[in-house]
Parts: sequence; C-alpha cells; structure tokens
Amino acid sequence: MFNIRQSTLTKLIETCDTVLKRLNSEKSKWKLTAACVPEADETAKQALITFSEQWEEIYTYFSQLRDTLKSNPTSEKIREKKARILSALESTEELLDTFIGQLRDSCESIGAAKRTLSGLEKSMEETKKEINELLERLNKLENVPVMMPIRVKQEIKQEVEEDLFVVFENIRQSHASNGQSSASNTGKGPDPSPMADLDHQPIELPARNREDKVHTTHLSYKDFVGQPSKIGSRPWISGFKDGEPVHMDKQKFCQTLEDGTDLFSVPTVPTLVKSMNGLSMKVPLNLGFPSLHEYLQSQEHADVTVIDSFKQKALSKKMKISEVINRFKTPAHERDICINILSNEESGSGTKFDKEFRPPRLVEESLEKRLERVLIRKKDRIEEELEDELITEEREEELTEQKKRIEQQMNTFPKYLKFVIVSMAGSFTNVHIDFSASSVFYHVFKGTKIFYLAQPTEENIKIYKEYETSVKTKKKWIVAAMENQWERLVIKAGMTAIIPSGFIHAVYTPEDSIVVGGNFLMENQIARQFELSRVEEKMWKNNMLDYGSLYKEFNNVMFSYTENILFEKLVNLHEIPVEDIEELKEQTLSMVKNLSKNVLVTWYSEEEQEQIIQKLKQLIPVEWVPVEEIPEEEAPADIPMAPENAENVAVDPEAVPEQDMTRTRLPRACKRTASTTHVPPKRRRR
Ligand SMILES: O=C(O)CCC(=O)C(=O)O
Ligand SMILES: [Fe+2]
Repeated sequence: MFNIRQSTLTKLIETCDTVLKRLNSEKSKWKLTAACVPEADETAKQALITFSEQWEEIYTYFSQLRDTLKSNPTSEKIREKKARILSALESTEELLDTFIGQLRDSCESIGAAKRTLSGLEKSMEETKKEINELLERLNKLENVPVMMPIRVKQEIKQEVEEDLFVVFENIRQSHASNGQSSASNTGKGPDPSPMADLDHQPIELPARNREDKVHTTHLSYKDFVGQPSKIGSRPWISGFKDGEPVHMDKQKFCQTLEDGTDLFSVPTVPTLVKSMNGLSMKVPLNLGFPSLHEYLQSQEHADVTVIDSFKQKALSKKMKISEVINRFKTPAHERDICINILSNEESGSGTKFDKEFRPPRLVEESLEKRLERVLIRKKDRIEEELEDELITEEREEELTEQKKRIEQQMNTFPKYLKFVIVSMAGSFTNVHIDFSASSVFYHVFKGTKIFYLAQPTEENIKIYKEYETSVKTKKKWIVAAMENQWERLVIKAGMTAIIPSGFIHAVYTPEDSIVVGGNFLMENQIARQFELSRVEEKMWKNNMLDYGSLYKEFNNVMFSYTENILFEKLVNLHEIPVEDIEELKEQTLSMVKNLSKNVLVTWYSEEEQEQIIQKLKQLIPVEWVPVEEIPEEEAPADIPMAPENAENVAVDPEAVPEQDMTRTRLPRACKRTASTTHVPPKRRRR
C-alpha cells in the first residue's frame, strides 16, 4: 500500500477548501429560496428543503474528505470517501432535473395565467370606463334643469339605463360562457339556440332596476304593463316574452277559416286563413332566409330602412339586404340590434319577388284596384278615339289633356300591396292602426307572428286618437287603457291573416320571420279611412309623424275616385240596382262630409279640387241630405285631437311632440329617386 505524495495531498486539500466554500454559499441560497416559497406551494417548498438537506450532506462528505486528506490517508480511503460524495451528487442531480422540469411547467402556466390576467384586467378597465361614462351621462342629466323637457330627460335616462343593462348583461353572459367551457365537458352547456337566454335563464337586472322588475313565469299582461322599461327595449321584451298574454286567445271577434275557398270578399272581422288554398295568392315557395337576397336583389334596389326594435327607432343609415341576411346568422342572444323591416315595398321594383308574388284575389275589390281598372279603361277609350282620323283639333287637345292626367295618376299610383316584412325574434311593433285605416292581408312565409287586436269601436277609437295625438309621456300604456278588449291571434308559417279597416293592433315576433303583406282601401270604409287619415295628417303637421308613414296618395285617390267613379254612379243613379242604393248613399255622404282641399293633393290643382267638391254637392239627390247639412265650401275637416287633460294621458307642459317611427310603414318613397319623392309643404299651423 503506497502513501500519497504530500504535494498531491496539499493540492487536493486546497480544492476541497474551494468546493466547501462554494457549497457553503450554495446551501444558504437554497435555504433562502425555500424560505421565500409560500406555504401554499407545498411541492416546491418540499423540493427546496430536500435540496438544502442534500447540499448539507454533500458539504459534510466534503469536509470529511478534507479531514481524511489531512490525516495522511491511503488512496483506498480517499476513493471510499470520493464514492460517497459522487453518489450523493448523483442523486442531487436527479432531483435537480425533476425539479427543473417542474419549474419549467409552472413557468409556462404562470405565463398563460399572466396573459389571461392582463386580458381580464383590460376588459375590466373597459367595462369600468363604460360604466363610468354612462354614470357620468346620468349625472350630467341631473344638472340640466331648464333647457331640456322632462320627457326628453327621462328618455335619455332610460336609454342610459338600458345601455347599462346591456353592459351588465354582457358581463353576465361572459360569466355564463366561462362556466360553459367547464360545463360543456359534462354536456350541460347552455342552449345556444336563438332566444336561449330568454328561454332558460333568469335575467339578472342591474341592482338599481331589480326591485322594479316584475318577473315571474306566470306574469300576466297587467304586470308587464307596469314595467318601467321602455316598450320594445331589450329588458322589456324579455319580460314580455315571459308574460306573453296567452289568455287573450279566447275568441271574441276574430274568426278562423281552414282555407280561402269561401272568402269572396274582404271580411268584416280579423280572419285567420290557415291554408292558402282558394285565396288565389301566388307565392315564391322557397323564399326563406338564405334565398331572400336572390328574391329582393335588383340593380336599382336601394338599401332598406331598418328599425331597431329594441330602440323602437329607425337606424340613421340604411342597410344592404346582404348585411341584413348576415345579421340574421348571428345567434339571437348575441345580436346587438333587433332588426324589424316594415317599409320594404316591392311593387314595380323588378325583383324576382315582384315578378313571382301575386296578392290574394280579394284585393281586386279594393278601392284602389277599382279605380285603377277604371283609369285603364278610360285611357284605352281615349287612345281609341284619338286614333280616329276625323277627330277635331279641339277634341284632340281635350283628349290629350285627359290622357296626360290619367297617365300622371297611373305613374304615381299607390303601391302598397307587396311589403316584405323581415323581423328578428323579439321584435315588437307597438299599438297602431295601419295608415289611413287601410285594410291588410298578411301572409307569414317563415317563422311566427302574434297579433293583439282590438275592435274599432267608437270608444276604442277615441282612446286611440287621444293616445296617438298626445305627447308621449303617459301614465298608462294604451294596452292597459283598453283592458279586456284584446284578442290574441297567432299566425304561423303558411297562414294568412286578413285585418279589416281600423282594427287596432300590436305585433310580437317570437322567432325570426318573413312576411308579405299588403294595404288597401275599401269603398265601404270611407268615413273611417278619412277619420284616421286626418289624424295622421295633423300629426305630420305637428311633427309627430314622419311623412313617409302617411298614405301619401290618400287625398289624390279620394278626388280621383270621386271624379272617375262616384260621379258616374250618381249620374246613372236610376240604373243602379236598389240593394246598392243604401251603400252608395253612405259612401257619397261620407265623401261629401270629408272631401276638402288638401295640401297633399298633387293630381289636381286647387281650382280643380274645388270644382270636384262643388260638382259632388250638386249631384247628391236632395232626398239624401238636407241642404243645410252639406258642409260649407271652406269648412275644414273635423280633426279631433287629444285635449290637454285627456284621460290616461299625463301631459308634460314642456314636452315636444315626438315622431313615432314604428307605428306604420316607413318611407317607401325612399326607394324612388329623389326627384319623384316630393314632400309637399306643410300648411301653416292654426
Ligand atoms: O310585423 C310587424 O312587426 C308589424 C306588422 C304591422 O302591423 C304593420 O306593419 O303595420
Ligand atoms: Fe299594422
């Protein structure tokens, strides 16, 4: 056995010293690190403690080696010590590898968590900003005492509150969808179908509104009448859906027919025709959401006016039909607006729809269709006479003038028989009577529509007129004012409803729907049609109604009907079968009572209007009406407006009248070129 050389030993001892120094500092680092790891991180803390113990052990082995070296050891002894150190180092290395692997994993998940956190932080910041801005708007509102009418203030306040509702709703839904990722593993994710949120989840309102909300599954219509939110708005419609007044289903005045085979004339009560058979209506069979574009597209087809039903207002910008279709692809609960297109009329547009759709046969008996047929016949006769070579110059001039007038009338003839109504689930069209009390056919192609109808009794019409012509701050919604008057009519795809003149109605769309409808006047409804037209005209003059919502040609049509149909009937009175006399008498008396010179008339000059009125008076048989009952020349049409203290109406003295954009159709005239869309000047207010 050889002893090791002293110089080698000294070198080895020096190396040992350096290593020991190093180990000393390392082991205190491990100890320190272990102390810093929070208690919660059990694994990391344990690993670090094991490390520091290992270093401790290695340190001990090294110091033992050093002592051995100093005591003149044999190489055998040194090898033994070295082996112990190597084995300790090996297991430490293994431990280190595992720990480093763990650390790497932790770092990755920490990175991901950090990224999620910063994303969350950002969206929280945005939400906070949004809420602050909204609250600031609310605060500002409180500080505008004089300038703004209370009604306007209330409306802005309500709008802000609705926006807040949307912010909270988005937060609620993002919570729900966060929950969905874990729930989907168990197959219990929320129903993604349209209106899913309204169907299955209780809507949490912002705390401020919560107390006000009446929200039970058995909500009656009385309850939703009391809702504080604005009619049609997102929170309102979700309450309405829950409390949809199905109890109004009991048949009171409507009728249901299996098909149209027995329907030869326009019925006097709202009629649901379940099958199209016998209606003689031609519809493009595959019209639906994907094919809508193909049916409504045309070169000159202008963009459409879109109402956001949540806001009950038309959007300031029109929309391309392709965009409308795209928006319908978004699931209902993710939609930011609720599209309801009520004013898209297709007559003469040249679209595939215009070519393929034919309204039901019964519109042929409408006042407009009768007038149109007479005009066509007269024009044909004029043209025939003009071809006569022996015609005098004078007669030729007279006939050419007449032909020109007829052509002018035909070119600007009312076209309201091909409305394509496209509505998102959740749309609500507030209570109204269609323009000029026109009658309606309404065929549902896709989806479902629910009508709530009230009869045009004298009392109901009185309430309606007061409601329409008063400013909009009301204590009671008209639905409540006409309690027990309503009947609910569900129109499913394939069914057609015929709504006669003057029926008051509101419409709810429970699912995405496409409808084609048409409006027309009736000869036996002249008085009511005049009555409602005068109300609308007055509202237009007072800036409460948009010009496009009027039956623009109503007065033109009345003068032309008098000149071209009524005069002839009156002149040939003795030839008319007796059973028609009563009807003719009623029509004539209604006409003479209501026909007056009107700023909206474009087919006749003022002088011509006057001549027609005078001639009508002369043609009335004396036995029909005492002379003193015939209205004076300049007698203005009687337009009863809501008195300041009308029942059910709280009038805010500062409030300004408001245009109601959804009550009837919106400007069909917009589709025409600007030069043909003539808005007549309003007469000076009395
Ligand atoms: O379908 C709707 O929402 C409203 C239909 C209606 O009553 C109308 O356009 O006058
Ligand atoms: Fe309507």
